[in-house]
Amino acid sequence: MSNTEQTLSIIKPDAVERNLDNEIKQVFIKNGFNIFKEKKIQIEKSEAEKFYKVHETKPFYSDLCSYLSSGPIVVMILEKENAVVDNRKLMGATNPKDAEEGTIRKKYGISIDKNSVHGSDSVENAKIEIDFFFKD
Ligand code: IDP
Ligand code: MG
Repeated sequence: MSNTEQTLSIIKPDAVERNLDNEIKQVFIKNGFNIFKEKKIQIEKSEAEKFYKVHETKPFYSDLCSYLSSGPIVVMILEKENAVVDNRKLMGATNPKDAEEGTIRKKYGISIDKNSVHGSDSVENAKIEIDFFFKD
């Protein structure tokens, strides 16, 4: 029985700026993810504010939204069994300093804000986030 799940992944501006997007895509593929859809885009700050609305009361909200809209990003729908949880594991902790060896944020992340990747944190949010970027 196949139990394929989808999650939303974003390669953030700090990584795209350093031309790491192809290398990071290969990490996903090596770890069993299929890149079902992808696009390289730049979003407006107002769109970032909608995407990160859950964080609107946090002190870092404005900086976070400025940052996500500061340059090109690669937005992907990743597929595999348990994609949401497995992607969170592969990304590592939010702060690269706390991320385990072998995770994307450990290897590529610069700081808690420039942490190279976003990944949905639940199946429910994955659906919402996939719709946000890929609903035509
Ligand atoms: P996550 O990306 O690991 O799911 P969240 O808590 O959802 O982490 O936070 C969203 C993003 O906001 C993080 O990836 C990071 O870029 C940024 N962020 C989280 N906490 C802080 C903070 O304390 N200072 C600055 N930026 C933060
Ligand atoms: Mg999050």
